[in-house]
Amino acid sequence: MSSKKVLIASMPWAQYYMASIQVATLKAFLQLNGVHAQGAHWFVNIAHILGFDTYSAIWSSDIEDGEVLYSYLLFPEMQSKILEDPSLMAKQEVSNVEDADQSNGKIKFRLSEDFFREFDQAHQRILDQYDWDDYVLVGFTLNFAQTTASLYMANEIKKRNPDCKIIIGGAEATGSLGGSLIKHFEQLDFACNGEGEKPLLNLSQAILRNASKEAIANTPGIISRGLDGEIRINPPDQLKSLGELQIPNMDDYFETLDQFEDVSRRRAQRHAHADFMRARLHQKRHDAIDPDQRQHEGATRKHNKQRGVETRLPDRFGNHLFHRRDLADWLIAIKLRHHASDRGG
Ligand code: B12
Repeated sequence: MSSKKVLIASMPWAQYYMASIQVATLKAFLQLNGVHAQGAHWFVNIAHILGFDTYSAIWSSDIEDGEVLYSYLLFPEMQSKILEDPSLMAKQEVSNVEDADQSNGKIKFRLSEDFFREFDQAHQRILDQYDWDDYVLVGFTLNFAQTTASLYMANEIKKRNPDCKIIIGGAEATGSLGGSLIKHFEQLDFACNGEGEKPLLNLSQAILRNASKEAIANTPGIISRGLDGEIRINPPDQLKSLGELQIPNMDDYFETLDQFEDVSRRRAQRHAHADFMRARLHQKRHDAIDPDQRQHEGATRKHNKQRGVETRLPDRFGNHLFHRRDLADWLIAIKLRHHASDRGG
C-alpha cells in the first residue's frame, strides 16, 4: 500500500451527534481496495469549538446562518457587507438561544471581526494536525449546507499543499451542480457524479500511480475541468450490488469524540477556550433544553427507522448518551462530556 493518503472529510453543518455515513462508507470501500484512506469528521471538532448547543442552533435556525459564517472566511471582499448585513443585525437584536423556539430558531449572533479571526484560527489548528505532504487527494461530502465550509477548507488545504487534489461529492455536488462548482472555484479539481465508491477508488488509484491528466479525466463518474476551462461530466459509475459494500467504518468519528473526553479532563484549557468563543459570540449561558434537539431526534426516528437509530435527550449538566444500532445491529454508546465543564461542573 502506498504511504500517500486519501482523506474524506465532512464539514459543518452536519449534525454532530451522528457519524457521516458518506465518509464511513467511502472510507471503508477504499480501504477494502488497498487505498490508504482516512476519514475526518471536522464538523464535530467545530461543534466542540463553538459549543454543541451553539452549533445546533446555528445549523437549525436558518441554514443560511451557517453558510454566512464560512462566506465571511471564503470571500474577503464580502466581509464588511456581512458584518453590516441588516438582516443579520435584526437577528442579533430579536433573538437568543433561550427562546429559539418562539423566535423561529434564530440565535443571538454577534458577527465581529474578533469572532471570525478566532473561528479561522480554530480551523488552522485542526489542519495543523496533519502533514499535508502525505495527502494526494481530499474529498468533501456536500449534503446540505456544507458547501461554503468545504470550499473554505479546500482553499486552506491548497495553501498548505497545492499538489493535493480536491474532490467534492454528495447531494449538493452531483451532476451539473458539481460541474458548476468546479467551474467557479479553482480550489476544486473534481466532483463526483452520483455514487462515490467506484469513481473515488478509480480516481485515487489513478492519482496514486501518476496517471496522465487525460486518463484521470476519463475516469467514469468523475467531473473535471479541462485546460480550456470546459467542464466534463462523465456518466455515473455504480456498484452492481450493495453486497459489494463494506460495513461503514466510523472509527475516526469515535476517535474524534474520544479527543474531547481528554479535553474535558483538562478542564482548565477547555474552559478558557470555550469561554473565549462564547464571549466572541456574546451568547449567554443557558440551561433550557434545546427545542431543536427534540425536533432532530423526532425526525431521525421518523426517517431512519430502518437503521434503528435511537436517541435520548441529554442531561444538560451531565453526560450525553446517544445510542444507535449499526447495520450489524450492534449497540454503541457515545458519551459526550461537553456540558459538564462548559457549565463549571
Ligand atoms: C438519511 C437522510 C437524512 C437523515 C441523515 C442521517 C445521517 N446524517 O446519516 C436525516 C433524517 C437526519 C436527514 C436530515 C436532513 N436532510 Co436528508 N436525507 C437523507 C436521505 C434519505 C439519505 C441520505 C443517505 O444517508 N444516503 C446514503 C449515502 C451513503 O448516500 P449519499 O449521501 O448519496 O452518498 C453517496 C454519493 O452521494 C457519493 N458521495 C457523497 N459524498 C461524497 C464525497 C465524495 C468525496 C465523493 C467522491 C462521493 C460522495 O458517494 C456516496 C456513496 O455512494 C437523502 C435522500 C437520498 N435518497 O439520498 C436525504 C437528503 C440528503 N436530505 C436532504 C435534506 C434537505 C435534509 C434536511 C435539510 C431536512 C430538514 N429540512 O431538516 C436535513 C439536513 C440535516 C443536515 N444538517 O445535514 C436533501 C438534501 C438536498 C440537497 N442537498 O440538495 C436530500 C438529498 C433529500 C432530498 N432529495 O431532498 N436526512
